[in-house]
Amino acid sequence: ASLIVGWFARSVEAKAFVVEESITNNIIPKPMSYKAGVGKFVLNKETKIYVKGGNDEETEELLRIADMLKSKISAPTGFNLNVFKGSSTENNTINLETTDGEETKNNEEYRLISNNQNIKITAYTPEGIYRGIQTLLQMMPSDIAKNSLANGVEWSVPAAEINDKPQYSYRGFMIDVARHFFSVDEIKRQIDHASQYKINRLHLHLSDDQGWRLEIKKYPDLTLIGGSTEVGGGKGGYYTQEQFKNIVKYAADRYIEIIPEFDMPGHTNAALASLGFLNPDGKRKPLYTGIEVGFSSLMTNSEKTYEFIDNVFKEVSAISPSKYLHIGGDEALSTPKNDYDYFVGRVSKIAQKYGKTPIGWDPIDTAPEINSSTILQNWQDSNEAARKKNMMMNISIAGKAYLDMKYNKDTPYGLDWAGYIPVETAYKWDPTDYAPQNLVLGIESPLWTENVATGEQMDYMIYPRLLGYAEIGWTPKSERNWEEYAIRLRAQGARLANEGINFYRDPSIFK
Ligand code: TNX
Repeated sequence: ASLIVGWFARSVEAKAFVVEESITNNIIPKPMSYKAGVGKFVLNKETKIYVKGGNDEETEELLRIADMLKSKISAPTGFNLNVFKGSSTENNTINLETTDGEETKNNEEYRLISNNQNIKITAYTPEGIYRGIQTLLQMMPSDIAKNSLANGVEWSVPAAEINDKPQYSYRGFMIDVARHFFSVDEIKRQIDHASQYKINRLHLHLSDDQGWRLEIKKYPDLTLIGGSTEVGGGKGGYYTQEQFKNIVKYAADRYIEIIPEFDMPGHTNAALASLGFLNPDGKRKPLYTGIEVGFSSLMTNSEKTYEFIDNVFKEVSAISPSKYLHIGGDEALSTPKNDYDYFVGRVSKIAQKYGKTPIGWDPIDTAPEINSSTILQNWQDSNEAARKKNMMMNISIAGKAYLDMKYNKDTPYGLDWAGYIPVETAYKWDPTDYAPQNLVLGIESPLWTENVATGEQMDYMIYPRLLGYAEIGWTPKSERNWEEYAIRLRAQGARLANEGINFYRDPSIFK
C-alpha cells in the first residue's frame, strides 16, 4: 500500500493527476482522473436505472445498454433492476445520460459521479456511456464478474468523481482465424471480455495459406475447399456472410468494430488451392496445413487476380460497416519487390473504390503508390517510408505486442521468434517509442494461431497481457507506471477468474 500511496503522491505533484485519500480502485485502463469522495453507493434490489438520451434514437440505444448492465448485474446479485426513461435525482438510482457535445468532443469520453445517494454517468454519446459502465463494474466487488449468485456480498461502489477519455482512438486486438478456425461463439466470448477493458477494435485475419474463412458467394470453392482445413490438418471452418454479420452486430453492440483482413499477395495458398484461375498453370494448388510462411503469391501480372480481388472486396464491403479494410501485405517473400509494389498500389485502390481506407502490414509503406490514404500496421521496427509519407500507423511491434509470443520458455503454446513477452514487457512500452505521436492512430495486439488451437489456449495467450495493451492505448504514457499497474492487475485476477478466463497466472503478479 505504501508503494501505491508513494507513487500517487509523486504523480500528484508531478502531473496534476487528481487523487485524494487512499486509492480504492483498481480500474484498468487507468482513468484520466479519479477523485475519491466520501462514502459509497450500495446497490440493492430497489435500485433503479434511468436513461436519458440527447434524442429518441440515443434514448433507445441507452435502453439497450441499460439492459446489458441490468443483466450483467442480475446473475451475481440476484437483483432484477428496473429501467426507466428520464433522469432522477432520487436516492438509489443509476442515471445514464447523454448530453449534446460539440463535434470535436470525444465519442468515448465520460464522467462518472458516485456518492451515497446515486450514480450518474454522463457522456456525449451512448458509446461513452458504455465505456463508463465498464468503469462502474470494475468499481464494484469482483464477485460482480460472476455468472452465478454470490451470497453475502455488499454491492458497493466507492464515492468518486471520474473524468475519463482515451489517448488513442484505435485500441485493437487481432485474432488469426485462418491458421486455426474459431467458432462464432468463441469470437463473441473474446469480444465480451475485451470490451470490458475498453478495447474498441477487433481485426479478424480471415485468410492465409492454411485457410479462407469468409463465405464469398461468387466463389463458393474458396470456403468449400479453402475453408476445409487448418494447421495440423483439422477440419477448419468458415463464417457464412450471415454469421459474419452476426459477429459484426454483436461486436458493435459492445462498441467494438470488426476489421476484416484478406492477406495478399503472399499468405494466399488457401485461395490458390480453391481457385485454379489464380494460378499460372490454371490448376489448383494442394491445401497446406504446415506453418511455414512466404511461399505463396497471387499473380501480380494477371487481370484475373484483380478481378477476383474486386469481387471479394465488393462482397465484404456490403457486409462490413467498418471504414477500414485490411489488405495484408506482409511477408510476400516469393513476390519480387517491383511486383509487390505494383500489386499493393492497385489493391489499395480497389479497397478505396468500395469506400474503404486500406490498412496494410509493413513493408506496404515502401510501395511508391501507397500514400497517407493507407494506414500502416507496423509490426517490424521499420516505418521510415510511412513517416516520410505522413501515414497514420497502428503500432503492433512483434517483440512487444504479439499475443502469440510465449511469456517464457515454459509457455506451452505460441511461438518465440520475436522473443518472450512476459506481462511486464508487454506493458512497458509506448507507441511513441516507434512513431511520432501525431502519426499514431493507435495500437493493436495480434494473436497469431499457428500454435493456438482452442478457446482456453486463446485465453491463456491473450490474458492478462491484453489488459496492459488496453491501458497503453487508453492511458497517456505519463500516467503509466509498471509497479503501480502490477498492483491493479493483481486485483483484476479475481475478476478474470470469476469470468472463467483461463489467464496465465504469472507468479510474480498473482501471488
Ligand atoms: C509473422 S506478423 C506473420 C504471421 C505469423 C506470425 C507469427 C505478420 C504480419 N506475419 O504470418 O503468423 O509472424 O508470429
